[in-house]
Amino acid sequence: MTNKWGLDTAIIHTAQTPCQKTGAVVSAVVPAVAYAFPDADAVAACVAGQREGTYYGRYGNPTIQTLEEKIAALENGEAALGVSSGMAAISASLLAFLQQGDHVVCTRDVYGGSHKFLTTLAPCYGIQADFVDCTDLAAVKKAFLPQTKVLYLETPSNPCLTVLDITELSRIAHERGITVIVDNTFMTPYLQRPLELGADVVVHSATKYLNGHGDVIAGFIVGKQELIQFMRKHIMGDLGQNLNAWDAFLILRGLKTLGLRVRQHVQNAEAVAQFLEKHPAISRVYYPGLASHPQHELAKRQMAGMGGIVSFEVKGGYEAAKSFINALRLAMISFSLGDPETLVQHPASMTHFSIPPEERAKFNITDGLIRLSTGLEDAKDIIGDLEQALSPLLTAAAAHQ
Ligand code: LCS
Repeated sequence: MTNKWGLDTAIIHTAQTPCQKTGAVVSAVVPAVAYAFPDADAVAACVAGQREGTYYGRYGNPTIQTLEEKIAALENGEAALGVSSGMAAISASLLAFLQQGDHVVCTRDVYGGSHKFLTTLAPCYGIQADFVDCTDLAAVKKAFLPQTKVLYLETPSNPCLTVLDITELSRIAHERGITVIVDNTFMTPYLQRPLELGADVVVHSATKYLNGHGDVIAGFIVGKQELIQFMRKHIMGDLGQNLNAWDAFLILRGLKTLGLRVRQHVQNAEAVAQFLEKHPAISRVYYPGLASHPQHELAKRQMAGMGGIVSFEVKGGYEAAKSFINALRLAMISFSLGDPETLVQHPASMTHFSIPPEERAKFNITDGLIRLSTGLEDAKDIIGDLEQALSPLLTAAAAHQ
């Protein structure tokens, strides 16, 4: 953050001032698609990028612009682009740097949709990707090819919460002129700011914590002004991946409580992780805040908090995992994360189903793995629910002995 405000203040006040005409404190929604110009020269200058302004809703809109300024400031970037989904942010940012014949090094466990884009759509356009254990710098260096243009990271990763060293990875990528893109969805700028650590571009699924209420699909890309302008005009605009004013308004509203929400998510997740780590029906817990996490020390240096997602292995594989999630009463079996409600999902059959089973196994996405997005409920109620759903597994295991 470049200004003097604390993060909670900046989240609320950056880019938002009362309306000069009415005094309204909340930013207005401007749903207009068309914008009138005083004369032909003014419109020509706006289209040519020589004059500030909005000219057609597919390239941006005043409500979205307010939100973009806020997101750029929170990530400490020059500019941001609001797009229609997290996947739009990921695909647009990758396409900005990649052409036929180019290569991407991608971290091994990423969101299933990012993996699918890089393995199914991107190859149709001559773009190749390798999935590499990015906790191993030597392996990353070895994976770089002369035609590698992008190092794509997600940290902590979905679903195994692997934490990657953004500073070191950016350093080795930049030595070879490779651009570093980081998916910061799990952290939000409240807990981690990759651009300050050396990354070139940040992407977000704003569908998750940034909006935080489970009622919007949206994404953001943050980076240098020139790059964001290029993506706006030549990728988002041409592919029609634009955000709309109503969703931008909801995100502006949701964002105001980002700090409050994230702190509560983190607190609840810490309590849940500690509970699960001691539970005899669980064989492994993935949470960067636990001392047992392989990158716990790095996480403490790089992140201001450990996030709201906890993943864990239930003893007994798929059958045990299924009976456990079926027995939950408060937590809901659902896609998405970062909502007020505790959401639970089974990556192998849900978010990461598109990854072939043998590949999934390399990423630690086993059939017994469960991912829990800790909600904003009382920690004792979330833990009570987990406890009652896990206890039949202990009874069943005892009966088998
Ligand atoms: N990045 C991460 C880390 C994600 O978890 C997701 C979606 C995306 C990007 C894509 O965002 P979207 O286009 O959906 O806004 N993650 C999901 C998940 O874990 N369950 O359902 C969607």
